[in-house]
Amino acid sequence: MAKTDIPGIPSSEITPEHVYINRRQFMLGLGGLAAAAALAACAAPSSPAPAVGSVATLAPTAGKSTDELGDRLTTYEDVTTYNNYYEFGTDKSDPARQAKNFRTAPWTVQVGGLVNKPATFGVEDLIRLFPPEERIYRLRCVEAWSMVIPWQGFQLNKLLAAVEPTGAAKYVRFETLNDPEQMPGQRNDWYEWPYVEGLRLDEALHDLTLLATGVYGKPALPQNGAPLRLVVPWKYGFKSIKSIVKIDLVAEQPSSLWMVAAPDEYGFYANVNPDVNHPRWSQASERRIGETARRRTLPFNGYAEQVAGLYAGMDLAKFY
Ligand SMILES: Nc1nc2c(c(=O)[nH]1)N[C@H]1C(S)=C(S)[C@@H](COP(=O)(O)O)O[C@H]1N2
Ligand SMILES: [Mo]
Repeated sequence: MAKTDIPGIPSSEITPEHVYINRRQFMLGLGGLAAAAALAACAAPSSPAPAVGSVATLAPTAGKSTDELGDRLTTYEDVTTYNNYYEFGTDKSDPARQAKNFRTAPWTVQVGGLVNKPATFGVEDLIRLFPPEERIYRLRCVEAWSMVIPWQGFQLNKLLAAVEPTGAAKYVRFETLNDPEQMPGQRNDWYEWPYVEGLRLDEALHDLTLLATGVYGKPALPQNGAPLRLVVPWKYGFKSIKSIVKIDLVAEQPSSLWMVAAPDEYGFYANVNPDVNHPRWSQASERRIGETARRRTLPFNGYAEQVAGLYAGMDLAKFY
C-alpha cells in the first residue's frame, strides 16, 4: 500500500489511475452535458459551457493535505464530530452521537419529475455507474464557520444526464429521508420536515456540484449525510442536503426547509457572499474549524472563477 500524507486515506482510493479514469469519463461525458445544459433554458442568462479547465485545476486533489488554495484539510475528528444535522439534534456534537445507528443500507434514491427516464437507484448502483472521485472542497456554513473536507463523490450532472431532463425542467428539488423513528429531530414541529433543498438546473449541472458518498477516503458516516448527500461548495452549507432519497426535476423554483423556517434570513440562492450580511451577523469573515484567527470570507467561497458566470446580470445582494 502506498503511503499518503493524509492519515486514514487508503491508497486504493487515491491511485492516479482512478483519477485518470474519472477524468476521462468526465471528458467523454461532456457532449451529453452540453446537450443537457442547452435544455436548461433558465430564466437567468445562460451560463458558459462547463468549465473543464477550471475543474481540472481543482482535481485531482487526491492525496493532498491542502485544498487548491493551500488551506489545510480539517481533521477527520472535526469533520465527523462538529456537524449540522437537525434531524439528529441542534448541537454540533449531537449528530455524531444520535446518528450512530442510523440505517444507511439498503438505500434507494428516486429520481423523477420532468425527465424522460425516471428511475430508482440503489446507492451501490450509483457508485458502480458513477465511480466516486476525490474532491477537496471548502464548506462555509451560513453561521460563519468553515472547514476543508476531502469528499468522495460523483458529479450530479452525470446522474441527471442519465435520467434525461425534459425541456420543461428548470430546477432540481432534493428531499431527505422522512423517518421520525430514526431521526428524533423530525419528531418536533419546529421545522417543516423532511428537509428539502433546491438548485437551478444550471447550478445542478455545474461540474463542481457533487453527490458525495464518502469522506476522507472512507464511506461517509451518518453524521455527514450518508449514504448520499449533496455538496455545493460555493453556497452556504445548508444547501448541501444530507441523506437524500428523492431528486425531482421541476419547472418552478422549489422552496426549502430554511426558506420556510425563516424567510427573512435564508434565500434560495444562498451563494457565499462576504458583502451581504446575514440579518443577525456579518458574513465578511469566518472561523475555520481548527484555527484561532478568523479568515476573510471569499466571494462564492473561493470558487468565483468557476461559478460567477452562472449569475451574470443578477444582483447578488438581492438573493441572500
Ligand atoms: N438533511 C439535512 N441536511 C443538512 C443539514 C440538516 O440539518 N439536515 N444541515 C446543513 C448545514 S446547515 C450544513 S452547514 C451542512 C453541514 O455538513 P457537515 O456536517 O457534513 O459538515 O449540512 C447541511 N445539510
Ligand atoms: Mo450550515
